[in-house]
Amino acid sequence: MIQKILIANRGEIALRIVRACREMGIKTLAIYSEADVQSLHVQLADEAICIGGPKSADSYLRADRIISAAEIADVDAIHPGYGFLSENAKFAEQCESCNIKFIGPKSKSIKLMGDKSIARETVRKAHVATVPGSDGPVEAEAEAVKIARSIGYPVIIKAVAGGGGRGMRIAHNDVSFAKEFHVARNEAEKAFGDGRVYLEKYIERPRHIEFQILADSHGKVIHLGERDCSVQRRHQKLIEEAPSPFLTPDLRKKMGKAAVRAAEAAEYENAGTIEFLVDPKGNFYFIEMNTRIQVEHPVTEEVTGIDLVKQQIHIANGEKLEFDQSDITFEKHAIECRINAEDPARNFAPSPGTVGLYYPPGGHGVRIDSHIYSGYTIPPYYDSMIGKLICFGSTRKEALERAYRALSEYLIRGVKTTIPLHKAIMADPLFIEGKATTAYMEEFLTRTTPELFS
Ligand code: MV4
Repeated sequence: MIQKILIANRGEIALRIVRACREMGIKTLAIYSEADVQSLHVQLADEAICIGGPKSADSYLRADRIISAAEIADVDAIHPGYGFLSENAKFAEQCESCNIKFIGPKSKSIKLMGDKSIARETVRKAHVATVPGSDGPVEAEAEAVKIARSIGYPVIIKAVAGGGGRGMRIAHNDVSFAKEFHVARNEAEKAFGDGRVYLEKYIERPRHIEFQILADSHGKVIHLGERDCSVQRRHQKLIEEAPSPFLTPDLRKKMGKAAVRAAEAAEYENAGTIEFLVDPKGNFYFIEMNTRIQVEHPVTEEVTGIDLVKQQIHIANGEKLEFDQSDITFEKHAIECRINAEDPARNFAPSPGTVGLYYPPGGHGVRIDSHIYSGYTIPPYYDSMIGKLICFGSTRKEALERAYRALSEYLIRGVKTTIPLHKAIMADPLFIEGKATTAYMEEFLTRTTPELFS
């Protein structure tokens, strides 16, 4: 039985995990960097150990120091959160071999889904639709051009070791393909130490819709519905909602079944996400799997009533999932706005610094997941997300009106934030109509004057 957990993360997700543990009677150990001494997760955990300097490479990415802290404090398990070491197969393996439970999938599944080309092949064999593309990585340029032609332009070149939009290039003809192919390979080699790339047909103006999976260690896999994450900028999601305003009950059922088959094919265990692209006609294609808890998990928690972090811990404990697919119902509509310390009027420049007045909204159907408070200094070393506003109601209309209302109450002084931008989006007819695709943000920023959200 898990009695004590080391939380290998910081910020709002570390706090989220502390809260789940508290309610379950599990002791927590926070690890932190020298820049996070005043962080709430450090103050609210039962114990805390400083493991290094402010830079992630000197602290939150130091597997050796984290495992030493785990052994000194005698924890039973490590929760990696998202980012940092959460999808590092080697770290999961190190935990396994030190007899510390890694709260996540087996290292084998992380490795399998971490290779985006093998992931494609694996789910394709399980009859999950993938984007038309190359069979595996492409090597020589001459061969690659032939494959690109046979797929038909435009094609997208993706890094085998990439994911989340990193290292992707689009080509519209043979000439641009030759150039982009080399750029993509060099970038992939530099970023991941693995220059291999694969090709896919480029789907224009798709929606990004992902399915939440829960899988126990006894082979049971269920899905908890979808999240529509189409509103993103430079591969950073800004808004996520459930259910997707685009999906019909029939499409939802088909995609849910495909998502479960994909997770089964990876012999997946714990919480995970299957990402799909959905084209304007409603064709859906698997693109990748995320083998971690995600930033946007609260959206699913609010529509299903299931606490995903607690489920992760139950699963890591070896317990059986206590519900079947037919027990999962979607009662509400939920929307999440990511609050970043950035200036949307100045090309989203990071805005670290000390928070003056902090007044978060409340009331019916409002949830805030944040680690900040009045007087807190946002360090410049990490991700700029300082919190998430999740609003929910019985209809999409109610959730959106509530989000607008909550954003209007939300006061964060001393730093620039994405709050005014979210307000403008919540009032935008195109967004309200549920018509946002992945092209939405770029178009919104072109037709709107930045002064409107500064
Ligand atoms: C694509 C695509 C179109 N066609 N793949 C971006 C995040 C990563 N998980 C996969 N992504 C995409 N993959 C094919 N075959 C479009 C995206 C995509 C995107 C691409 C360029 C610019 C912005 C984008 C926003 C969302 C999704």
